[in-house]
Amino acid sequence: MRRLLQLATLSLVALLFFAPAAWSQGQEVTVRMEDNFFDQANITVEPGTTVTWVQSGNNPHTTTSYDGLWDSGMIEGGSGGTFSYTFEEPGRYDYFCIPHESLGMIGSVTVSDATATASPTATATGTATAAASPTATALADTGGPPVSSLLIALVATLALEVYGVIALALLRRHSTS
Ligand SMILES: [Cu+2]
Repeated sequence: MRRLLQLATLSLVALLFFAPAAWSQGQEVTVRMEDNFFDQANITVEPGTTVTWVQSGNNPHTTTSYDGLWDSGMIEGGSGGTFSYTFEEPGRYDYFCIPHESLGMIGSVTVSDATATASPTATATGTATAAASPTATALADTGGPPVSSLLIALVATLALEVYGVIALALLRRHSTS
């Protein structure tokens, strides 16, 4: 029975170690803040992508969400300062630069629907209504990982444990008889 406990403990530890690594997987994309425009101004990324804006100009710039989701505050020109935001939910996110909005310094991040990537025909119905709130940088908000992946990880771990228990029981029966 002690071995079973050890097995269960080990798999739990493994879950704690590897699950966050899987959740934090995500691409990184850079957008440069020039004088006075974003480069690239309009990008499409996959869910979980972290976008980093890099101050590449001489004027002060901001990246500011029209929906109030993020605001870098003023980043001084020539500072090379950066601001990052992680996009989790599919949808379109428009943003602007506070001092240069009137000059057309605006941009958008479109987060593609992960399921639509698998079957391109599904994009026709539009994902506009699915523009839910993305979580801010993973740790800041409610904890980042979607419940579904947590459940899958738990179920997988439990399944492994059940297999282990059965295997041990069979081994024991064989060795004692
Ligand atoms: Cu600007």
